[in-house]
Amino acid sequence: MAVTLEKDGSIAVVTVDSPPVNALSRDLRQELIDAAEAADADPDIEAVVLMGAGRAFIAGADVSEFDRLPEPPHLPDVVARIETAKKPWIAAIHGAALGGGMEVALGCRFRIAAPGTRLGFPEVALGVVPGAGGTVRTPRLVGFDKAVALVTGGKPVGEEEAKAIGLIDAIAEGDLRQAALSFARAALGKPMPSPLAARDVAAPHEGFWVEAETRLAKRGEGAARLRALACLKRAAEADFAAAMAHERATFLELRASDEAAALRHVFFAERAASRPPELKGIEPRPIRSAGVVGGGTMGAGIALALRRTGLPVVLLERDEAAAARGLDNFRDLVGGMVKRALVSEPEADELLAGLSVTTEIRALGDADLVIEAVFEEIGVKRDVFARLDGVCRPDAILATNTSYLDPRRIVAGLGDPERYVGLHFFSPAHVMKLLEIVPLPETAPEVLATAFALAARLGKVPVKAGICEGFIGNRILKRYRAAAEDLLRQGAAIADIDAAMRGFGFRMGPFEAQDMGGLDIAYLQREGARAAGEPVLETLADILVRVGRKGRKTGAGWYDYAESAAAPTPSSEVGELLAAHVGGGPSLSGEAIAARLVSEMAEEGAAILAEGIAVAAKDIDLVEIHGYGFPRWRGGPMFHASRRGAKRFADDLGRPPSPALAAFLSAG
Ligand code: 3H9
Repeated sequence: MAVTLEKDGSIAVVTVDSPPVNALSRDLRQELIDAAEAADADPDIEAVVLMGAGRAFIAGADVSEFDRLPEPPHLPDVVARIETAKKPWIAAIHGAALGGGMEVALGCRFRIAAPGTRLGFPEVALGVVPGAGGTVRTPRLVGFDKAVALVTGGKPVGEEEAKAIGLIDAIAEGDLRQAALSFARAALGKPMPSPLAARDVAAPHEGFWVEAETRLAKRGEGAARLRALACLKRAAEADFAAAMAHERATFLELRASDEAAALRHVFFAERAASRPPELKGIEPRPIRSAGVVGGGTMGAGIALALRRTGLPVVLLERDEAAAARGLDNFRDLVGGMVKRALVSEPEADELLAGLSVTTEIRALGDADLVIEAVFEEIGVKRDVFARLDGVCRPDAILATNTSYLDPRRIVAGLGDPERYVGLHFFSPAHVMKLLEIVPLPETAPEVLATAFALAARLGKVPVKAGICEGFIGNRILKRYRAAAEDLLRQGAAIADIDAAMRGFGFRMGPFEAQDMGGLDIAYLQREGARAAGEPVLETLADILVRVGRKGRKTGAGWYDYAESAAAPTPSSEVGELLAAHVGGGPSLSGEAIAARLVSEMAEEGAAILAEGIAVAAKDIDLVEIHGYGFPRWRGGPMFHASRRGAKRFADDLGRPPSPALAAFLSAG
């Protein structure tokens, strides 16, 4: 039994115990109804305290059931059963009351929460709306202003805010069960508040819905937020039963949508990513101090990411001038966080106090982990590792942040080969969620486990990648950019290609993104490869870089920029420079452009999978979502491809799909 009922005098304590997070599975829903029946039938029981065992009260509906047809008893009926019970129920909440968990709490007559609790409605982040009264009961409790913020924003609030807005009645100090029992006893002596279903709701001010709709339409992250708003609006205009029916129908419709399936896929992929099965039972090494080599934007960002976990960090630069620049870079990043109110002034001081900048490599001698983030050139990196090998403890983990180079070549010939690993951060490293973890053939399992544990500590999504040029993400990026250039050669306009990808859900198209990051980095890498005799094809970007068009920072790239913050404007110079290379192919719709480019990404992903560079397709999706701006609500290129199905690919690509992509599609 996941739900138990025990008595403490005249109060029943109903406990839900279904690890890991008491998600409301079919069985749990039935057992809650049974508990309500039992409590009503027992004349000695005057009130019921509802609690969750383990780490949360109730984390919501069991999302793993959403791929199947809904099975009775349905959650709205469970909530209604609790709400109409003969005895008042008190929700005693700890950890989390989210989605369906919050809806169960709203069915209770009172809610009290322990410190450290998160309460709210994250449904929109899963592509659905609340489906058991969240949009109908919440405004009856806290008004429409707060209800719209909670439900369409999707961000849970802490107990303090929940109390301030009236979502809970009290914050429980000390033992939650005792606090809830005392609360129940005190409440029994007073007049009962009416159930939320029976309460009236004040309509919001004139123009409220239009304002909210405009705000949400601007966010443009899929359909669920606007649909949730429509449910709340219905709750303002219709009676309780009609609003409940509308909400339920919307929930069921969205539950079956591509968007919700994509968001569920990402939800579970993210959780699986941090626990690769092959590392089960392997203890990570403790990391108590860290070093970073190189104080450029990347190195300073990595140092800041490490500092934010509380680790003391030593930042090594090659000379005093570079060390001063490194410290400035770190200060700038911290300053940016203060400006955006992400850290307070005292926290910023603390972050700075834990960083020491040095030019003495011996200062890294005691570090448990050193991450190299110097210039992307094999000789420079090899030299750094040779010197680290001389000063670091033999059990220290030494990581390279290379984004393209083969880590085996970087450390070839050095001692203790099992301690090396690639840790590929994405810029800005203290913000971007993705961490590609690249083991070498000799990397020890506990070094790999430590890399995954570090990712968790940094709040990052780790993805294991095999060794190839560009690993997973940059390899797909290269293909994506080449495919965008192909479209350009065929006659599509730069601005149309960018607009098509924005229309698909990216924040920026491929050309604007290159202008933002700078065209010269990839150019220098291609030039390096050419100098080493590798066959690297000439790109259209090369033509631009050679005339000094390196992106925003030079005022010119694929577009012209009046100043670095100005909007991109199509460039006649680019038109002239590329005139000889672009032809007049058939004009393509935005959808066709996006379908083509995303298919090319999926095709490269399928090759990466077939070669074993990625362990699973969902890892490729996480890389694209967390490192390259692929819209989360599309689920990533591999998920998108498998939903789109094999039939459409020949059209999307303008040719038959590769054997690897065909195999991937037929397998899934
Ligand atoms: C909803 O409620 C709709 C209703 O309005 C209408 C219904 C009719 N279902 O995150 P963690 C698993 S929609 C199934 O690592 P933490 C998770 O996969 C739902 N499984 O833990 C993982 O499994 P595994 C609205 C779930 O301590 C394990 O639990 N609710 C669910 O870092 C641990 O998860 C939400 O969106 C679930 N709902 O964080 C809340 N939740 O160990 C989603 C978790 O096998 N959940 N799992 O990999 C969360 O935000 C976090 O899990 C929580 C705990 C904050 C609760």
